[in-house]
Amino acid sequence: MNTRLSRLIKSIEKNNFFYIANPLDIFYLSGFSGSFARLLISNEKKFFITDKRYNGVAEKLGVDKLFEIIVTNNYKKEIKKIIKKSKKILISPQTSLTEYLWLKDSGYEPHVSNKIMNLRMIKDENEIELIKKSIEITEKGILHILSILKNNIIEKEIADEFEYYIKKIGADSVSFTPIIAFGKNSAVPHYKTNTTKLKENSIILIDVGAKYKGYCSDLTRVIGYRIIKNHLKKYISYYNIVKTAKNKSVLLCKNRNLTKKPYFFVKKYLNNYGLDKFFTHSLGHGIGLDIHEIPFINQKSVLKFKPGMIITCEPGIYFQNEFGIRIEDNYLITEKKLLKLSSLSDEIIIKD
Ligand SMILES: [Mn+2]
Repeated sequence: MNTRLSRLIKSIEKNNFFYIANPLDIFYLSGFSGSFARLLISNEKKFFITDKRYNGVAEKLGVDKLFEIIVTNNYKKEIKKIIKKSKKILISPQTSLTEYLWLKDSGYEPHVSNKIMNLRMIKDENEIELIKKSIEITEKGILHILSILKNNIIEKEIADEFEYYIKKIGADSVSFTPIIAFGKNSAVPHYKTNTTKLKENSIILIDVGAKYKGYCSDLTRVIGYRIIKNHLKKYISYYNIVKTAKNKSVLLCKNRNLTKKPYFFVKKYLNNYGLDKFFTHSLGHGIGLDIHEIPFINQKSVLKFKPGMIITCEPGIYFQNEFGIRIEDNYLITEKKLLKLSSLSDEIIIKD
């Protein structure tokens, strides 16, 4: 049996069922990515429920080797037939409210469980390869962006070009809406790309990612576009502080360390330059099938780093109405050391 599934089954108590409605969890456990399926898993039984549009599709993916397949246009009825005695049902935290409510209204007791989230947090060899490939595509997309920069090009055009280009070289899609921020827009950490035109003497912040065979990557780079010589020094000095914060803090992202440790390191490091108040978000997050997943690297995080986690490290500082700097790379935690998965240089990019 597939090891993800057997790990999950081992963790389910006797007579309990795990009800899985979150599409990414379903994909993770079964390989099925169609628009409708539900999984119902206990110690003894494993059901894959889908509707008539997918008749035969799941078999083609080999789902029938892992699950008993039920094709129905009334999945609720089928589930009620299967779960009569056990009232307690485990669900993932990402389960929709509608699903939660019908379970409750049907007399079950839904309990939120992190079991699948915790499995997904630790990547296997295959997942690591897919994420590496996803990062490689994102990096090529960033290089493509650099080649099309010109006066008066609008942010949205660059975002669209990135998306088109990465799909052309193999991505499924973008892993999130690209952030392309010119000039003072770069000072907004979760900026919404619009029709701002590129002007000379601007900082450009690009935060982009690809999705490859379901797996996400997430990188941020800063470009100095035709910067006037006497402004350049100021940008480079701020940039190098953020870069050093990233490269030093990430050394603390190692096996058995608390995940909040690198966050507090960055706060303290930036404080040496009076800049900690300009660092206003978390330091990083896990990536996988979701663009943001556990572990989150922030002040509240209680998890410890473990081998197999793939994370981002992305310190940033933002000067409102002026400019912002964020640098983001992706890393794999292993038993002994940290592996940087992204290979694009993290020096400031100067475009003349
Ligand atoms: Mn990120």
